[in-house]
Amino acid sequence: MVEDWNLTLMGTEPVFVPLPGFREYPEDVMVGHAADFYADMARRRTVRQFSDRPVPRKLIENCLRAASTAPSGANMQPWKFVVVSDPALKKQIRGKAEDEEHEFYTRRATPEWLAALEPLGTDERKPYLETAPYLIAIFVERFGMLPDGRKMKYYYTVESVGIATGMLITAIHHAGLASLTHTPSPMGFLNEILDRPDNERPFLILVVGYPAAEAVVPKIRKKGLDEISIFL
Ligand code: IYR
Repeated sequence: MVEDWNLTLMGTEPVFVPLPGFREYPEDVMVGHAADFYADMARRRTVRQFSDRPVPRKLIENCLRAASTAPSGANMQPWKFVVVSDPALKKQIRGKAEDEEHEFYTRRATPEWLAALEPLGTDERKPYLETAPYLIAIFVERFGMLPDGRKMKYYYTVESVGIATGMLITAIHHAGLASLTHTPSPMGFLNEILDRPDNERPFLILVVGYPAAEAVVPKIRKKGLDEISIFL
């Protein structure tokens, strides 16, 4: 079974190979790369109006391959990416997500939480869950399943999937598409609709596609370097 490949490595001596693929650049080139990459990442915005324009599947596949290079606890790679383009499934997901969001906006959210969301202009309507060509439902594998049904312990699963998700968002932006991290709460309905097993817990839905021609984004600011970092 493909899913059990890493079990064959458990409890074995490490095998080392020379570091493959590392490239050393002159320092000024590195400084330039870092500045250019920052400028490119600073153009990324979370979008809430998507076009229905199709996106090639191979583009999504390579973004997922990029995400799959993420580091993870004991290299267990405790993630699953369910790529949804089927209109009937998207419609079901939208229906359930909007039900939960209705509860959230009318009952569950504290006034403080609603106040924090106000500058973003969000509400319970989630049309993009049907409009965008792809919804990537990301799951955390809480533990592995051995072929005989026994559980295998995984480590730092949420941290690992968070890192992989960040790399996926970066890959999608780099490829020239927009995305939205969407977290209806609770999200248990995703297991049902997408037929995922109990050891997988929904992490978030990444909505992916081209922004709509009329897309607008809230005027917000990112914290500056002096606010987010301390050099000692
Ligand atoms: N899930 C809701 C509310 C929401 C919560 C947070 I925290 C956000 O950063 C944005 C939205 C929604 O999607 O509208």
